Amino acid sequence: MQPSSPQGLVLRIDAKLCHVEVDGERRLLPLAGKLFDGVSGEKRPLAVGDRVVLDATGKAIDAVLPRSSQLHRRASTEGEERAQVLAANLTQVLAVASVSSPPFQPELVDGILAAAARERIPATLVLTKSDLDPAAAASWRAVYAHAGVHVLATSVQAGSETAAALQEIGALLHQNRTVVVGLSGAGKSSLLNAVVPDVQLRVGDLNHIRQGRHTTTHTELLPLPGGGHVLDTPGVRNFHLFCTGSQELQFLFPELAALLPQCDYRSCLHAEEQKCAVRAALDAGRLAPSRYRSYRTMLEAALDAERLEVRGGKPEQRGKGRRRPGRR
Ligand SMILES: Nc1nc2c(ncn2[C@@H]2O[C@H](COP(=O)(O)OP(=O)(O)OP(=O)(O)O)[C@@H](O)[C@H]2O)c(=O)[nH]1
Ligand SMILES: [Mg+2]
Ligand SMILES: [Zn+2]
Repeated sequence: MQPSSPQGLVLRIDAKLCHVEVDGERRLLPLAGKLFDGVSGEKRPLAVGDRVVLDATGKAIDAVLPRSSQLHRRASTEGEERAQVLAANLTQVLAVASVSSPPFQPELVDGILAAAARERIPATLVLTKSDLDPAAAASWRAVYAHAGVHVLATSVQAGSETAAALQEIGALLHQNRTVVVGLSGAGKSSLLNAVVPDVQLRVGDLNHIRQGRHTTTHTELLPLPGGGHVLDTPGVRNFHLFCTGSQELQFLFPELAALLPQCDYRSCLHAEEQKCAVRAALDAGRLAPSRYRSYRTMLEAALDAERLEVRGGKPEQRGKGRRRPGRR
């Protein structure tokens, strides 16, 4: 790399072209083959939010600079387990979930929050469409507040009483590089339209969304007039953690990890063990059943992956020091 090589910021990635901001202007650059060399375990070598170095001609991407953070999940491909990096170099995650239409999906939300926690990216849960079911909004808010998550309930309907929450989200956006993640139709683009002046993102028709059509089809990094950047993303149906060990998992659920010192076994996984403080809290109604269910589903997936490794199913990922792809 030459010291004078120009650098850029990845704004959007299409099938073969990458939109890169260089010196304040947008360039369309090819996704060169050599970028794919040496990047194993990842579905794509680049993510929106990556900082890149261009070659001397300024017309091709030469290298990707190390990421300060990334939000990734397990890609839903067959064969070798791969990571799909949704966005890079973030300082904030907004997990967006509607309380109704489409219904709230705790496992998806818990997956996003756990992935953010694993990367130590501060996250906020935004409960959208609270106008449709204020009681559900209040009860999910209580569940997540108990889990130590910052929660805001919103509605973009005229006359809604969530102006203060929308204002708070606007302020958070201007201080950060934020990725907005959630189910298709949850109201991500509508939320951004409500809090960012003049952004005018396309908003979906729920009938189309029910047929599986996403409204937002690309992740796009938008610079905000008042400072900060936001990444609107296409809806995700699931959020499975990538290569997360069974022992590590509970630390992504702070309200569970807080109970570990009271469990009889120091390495308690809160599954079938005797005298488990987490299961006692669940039985006593001091732990949300949905959070425990999400944890158990993720735990089973982690244990399955570990059993497969022991049997030699995936030699490239065997051993304690599992790689964390995406870090360059
Ligand atoms: N009642 C109500 N409807 C809302 C609210 N926010 C969004 N909607 C509706 O929900 C539908 C989907 O909104 P979008 O903003 O396109 O959802 P999205 O999450 O960006 O969807 P994708 O781009 O497909 O991922 C639209 O019909 C919106 O009008 C809200 O606060 N209240
Ligand atoms: Mg959208
Ligand atoms: Zn336990």
